Amino acid sequence: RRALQALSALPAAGLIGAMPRVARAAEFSLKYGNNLPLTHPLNIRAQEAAERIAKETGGRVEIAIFPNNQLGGDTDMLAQVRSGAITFFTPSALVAATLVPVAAINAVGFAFADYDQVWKAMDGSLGAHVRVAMAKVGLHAFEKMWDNGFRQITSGAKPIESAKDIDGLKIRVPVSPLSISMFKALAASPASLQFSEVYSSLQTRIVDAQENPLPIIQVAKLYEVQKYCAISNHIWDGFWFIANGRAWQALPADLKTIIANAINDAGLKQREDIKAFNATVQSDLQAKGLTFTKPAPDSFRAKLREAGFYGEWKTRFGEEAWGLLETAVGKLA
Ligand code: X2X
Repeated sequence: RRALQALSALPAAGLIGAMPRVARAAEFSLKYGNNLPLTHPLNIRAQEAAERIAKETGGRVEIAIFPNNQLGGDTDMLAQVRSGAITFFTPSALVAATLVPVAAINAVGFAFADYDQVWKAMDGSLGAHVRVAMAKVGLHAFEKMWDNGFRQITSGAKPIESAKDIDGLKIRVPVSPLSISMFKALAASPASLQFSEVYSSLQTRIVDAQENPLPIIQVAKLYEVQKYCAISNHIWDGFWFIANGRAWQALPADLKTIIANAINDAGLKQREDIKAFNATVQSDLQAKGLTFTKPAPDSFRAKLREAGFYGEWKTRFGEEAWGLLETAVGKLA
């Protein structure tokens, strides 16, 4: 007790000076927030990248990861990365589009046929086009996009066998104009909710359905609150690893190189993780009680065409971006 009093009487600076230095504080302490559970490959590979960065920078850069919406939902984290309150964020392209509209270009309904087309486009000129648009609003996007996956529709009340089963369906979609437009064109009744709200909104039946790639349905345990899953592959979605532009530019060049290499390499590994995940996830979800259907994409595409979805989004994205997309996937509208 007396020792404590004596200590507290010491001037703060003197006390700190007298303390043994067990660990040197990092020169750059950076925060990274995301919306996914710790078990998702995105968090596993991001953790590895953070460790590699600490090691290769000799402890100069420390990245603290805040997973699972700990810092708020997507909309909050997008505001935080813009202001610099956090340095890194991994929004889905759909969500990034609330700030950078062209970022949703990869999510045009039924555009990509497979992953070969996806990575060629996103690692090529389509991805580059989006990154330039991000830079214009002060966001640095790393070159390698991370995989979310092809989105599938889960529902609680009835299975989806074809597009007409979506009529009037109360479905949660991300906070994204493209998702709302697409599900309205499909005659559903979509509601934008942040991912942090999805489980509870299904559980309390605020909505009856949602759409996400199977790995998300698995790690977020959405099978507990849904009965059916339609393999619709209606959107390919990925995460952009973004940084606050000012914070990024302020880092010394050698540190930027280390960070960018670690993050891009981790992204490539994360793509492989999702690929491996996809090989088993459907049977795992089946075992957990989800009943699968496989509606033909044609009825969905026809409905989107009739509703003028492709024409509208061609105008909204602009000739250049749309042209890059069609170069990658073929004529859409
Ligand atoms: O919110 C979603 O559905 C998710 C997890 O896929 C996104 O981040 C867009």
